[in-house]
Amino acid sequence: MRQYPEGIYPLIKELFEDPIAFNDDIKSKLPIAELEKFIQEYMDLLKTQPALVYLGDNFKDTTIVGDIHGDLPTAQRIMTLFFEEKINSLIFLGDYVDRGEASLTVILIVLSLMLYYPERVIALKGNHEDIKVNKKYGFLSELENIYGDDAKVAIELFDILYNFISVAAITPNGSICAHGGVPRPITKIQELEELPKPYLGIMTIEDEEKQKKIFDAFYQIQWNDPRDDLTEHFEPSMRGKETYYFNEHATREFLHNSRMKRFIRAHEARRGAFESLFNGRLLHIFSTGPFYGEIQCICILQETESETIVRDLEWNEVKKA
Ligand SMILES: [Mn+2]
Repeated sequence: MRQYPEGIYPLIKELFEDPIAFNDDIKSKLPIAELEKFIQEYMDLLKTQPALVYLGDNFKDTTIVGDIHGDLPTAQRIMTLFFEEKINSLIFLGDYVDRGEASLTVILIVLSLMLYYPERVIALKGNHEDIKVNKKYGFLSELENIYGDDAKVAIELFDILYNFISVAAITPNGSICAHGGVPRPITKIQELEELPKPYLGIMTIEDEEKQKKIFDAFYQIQWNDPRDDLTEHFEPSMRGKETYYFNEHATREFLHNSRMKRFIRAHEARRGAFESLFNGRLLHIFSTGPFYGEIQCICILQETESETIVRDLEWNEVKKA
């Protein structure tokens, strides 16, 4: 029997015990009033976390998870490894929803793990934690399917919640963790300390130049991609306005100015499950299919003081990073 924290909501316990059954019956298990209660709990926690989180000693041995995108079996396996204490602490790099079939259950698992184990679990914001993106890629239709007339309420709840999910974290081993990549407008990660929560507050910064800089940094850390064939440090990205590709020089300068060792990110399915770029200065991890890269399995990344290991969902070592 797993031990859960005292006072855990019975419904969250059910979610932890059997997420597949929970998901199969989500319409009746999670009426809108229950969802509202959970989201309020998550918000109360998220409000205590800054946009840039400095992680404590529990994260000296930590496991980093890339995009999950509504992939429930993967979320369940990762949760099991955590409860089996193979995983000591967890950093989720965002993109919990869209594309997959069980977005709501997956984001509830991630946020509930953080809610009940805040010293050992951190969830960061991906570019899909955004209602405008959810409209296009499936989470909104999923909510409409589950909640019918109440879907508007559910959507509004997530819209508010997304405003409070931190965008970057720094591990005790000197890794910057974020969903996308190096943001062009800032020279070091510490500048994100100026990012207000809720993020809507960016729009009330009076100095227009500063407002644009802060917003663009917030946006690009979720959206930018590395490229090894650029002559310039940054070049406009195909992903759209105000998004950039960045090269090894941009990465090295950003890490040097931040006094950090490397950047760990997710965000690009086309790179496959894992890639080490720029002489190990940048690691890419993607924790659901489809795969185009060299490793044909779903992977997570364990970082300890002495080594970094790519592992599969059975906790087997796939390779050293
Ligand atoms: Mn993404």
